[in-house]
Amino acid sequence: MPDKPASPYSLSGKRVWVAGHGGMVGSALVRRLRSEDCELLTVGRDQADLRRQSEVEAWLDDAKPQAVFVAAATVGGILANSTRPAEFIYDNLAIETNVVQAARAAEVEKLLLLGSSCIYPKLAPQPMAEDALLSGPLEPTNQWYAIAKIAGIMMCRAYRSQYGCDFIAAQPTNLYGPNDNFDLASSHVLPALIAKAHAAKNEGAPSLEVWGSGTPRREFLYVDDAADALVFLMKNYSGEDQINVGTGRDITIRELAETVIDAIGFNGELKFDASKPDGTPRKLLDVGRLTAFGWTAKTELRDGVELTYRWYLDNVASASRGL
Ligand code: GFB
Repeated sequence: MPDKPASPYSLSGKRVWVAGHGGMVGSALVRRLRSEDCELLTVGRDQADLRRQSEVEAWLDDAKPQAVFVAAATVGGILANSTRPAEFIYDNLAIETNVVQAARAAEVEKLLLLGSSCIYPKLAPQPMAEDALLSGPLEPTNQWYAIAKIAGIMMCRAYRSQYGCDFIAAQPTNLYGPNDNFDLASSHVLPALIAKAHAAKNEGAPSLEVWGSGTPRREFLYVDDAADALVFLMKNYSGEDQINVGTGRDITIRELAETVIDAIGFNGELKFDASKPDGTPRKLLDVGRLTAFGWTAKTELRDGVELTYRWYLDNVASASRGL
C-alpha cells in the first residue's frame, strides 16, 4: 500500500489528545479510543481556547500529548456557512494554525487533521478522488470553510516537508450521528430532517418542508464509522495526501428525506422550498484509497438514522420538554 508506514503507528500507552472532544466527531473519537490502550486527553474551551495561540501552546506544553486528532472546528450547514463567513474562515484558520504549530513545538509524534468534502471543486468529476483538490473553483456557499480546511491540509503537508512531522489529513464526507447539531438555522440536512420529521409527526402536520429542489446528491457516513476510520488512518497511514473517508454511495436529498420520515414514522407529504439553496449538485467521495488500505464503512444509512433518532429522543427532544 502506498504511504504505509513500515510498521503501524501504535497508540498503545500513548497520550492522545482529541481536540474538539465535545463535538460530534470528537465525542465519537473519544468513544472509539476507549477501546485502545491509550491515555485520553481533553481540554475545555474555558481552559484553552484553540483560537488563541498562547493558550494552545501552554496546554500542549503541559499535557505533552504524543498523538493528536484535530476534530475541533466551527462547522455548520449550508445556511450557517453562507451567513457567517467570517466566523467560518477565522475560527478554522486560527484553530488549525495554532494546533499544528504548537504540536510541532511540543514534538507531537503524529497528528491527524480533519478536512471536509467541500474542499473539492463545486464541479469536480464524481466520485471525487484525492487529486481533485485545487483543480477548480469552490462551491460559493461554503468557500470560506473550504479555504480554511484546504489551508489546514496544506499546513500538514508543509510541516511534513520542511520539518519531517508525521502530520496527516483525512477528508470525511457529510457526517451524522449522536451529538449532531439539530438547530434548524445552523444544522446540516440530516439532523434537520430528523428534527422536522419528529416535530411534524407530533403535531400531526400534513407536510414537512425540505430545502431546495431535493435533487442534489450527498453521501452520508455515520460518525462512529468515521471515528473508526480516523483511528485506522492514524495507525496505518503516513503521507501528504488527504485521504477520503466515506461510504462510496450517495443518494438524493429527496431519497434521504423519504428514508428519514419512514424511520421516524411521519406519514405526511414532502414540500420542497425552492427559495432555499441547493448548494453543490453532487458530493460523492472516491474512497478507493481507503478501501485499498483495508477499511470500509459498516453502518447502513437507515440503521444510522434510527440510532441518531434514538439519541435525539433521549438527549434533545426530552430536554426541550424539560424532562
Ligand atoms: O447538509 P447541508 O446543509 O450542506 O445541505 P451541504 C445539503 C442539502 O440538503 C442542500 C438540502 O441541498 C440543502 O438545501 N436541505 C434540505 C437542507 N432540507 C434542509 C434542511 O432542513 N437543512 C439543511 N441544512 N439543508 C455542507 C457545507 O454543505 O457540507 C459544510 O455547508 C460542510 O461546509 C458539509 O462542508 C460537509 O452538504 O450542501
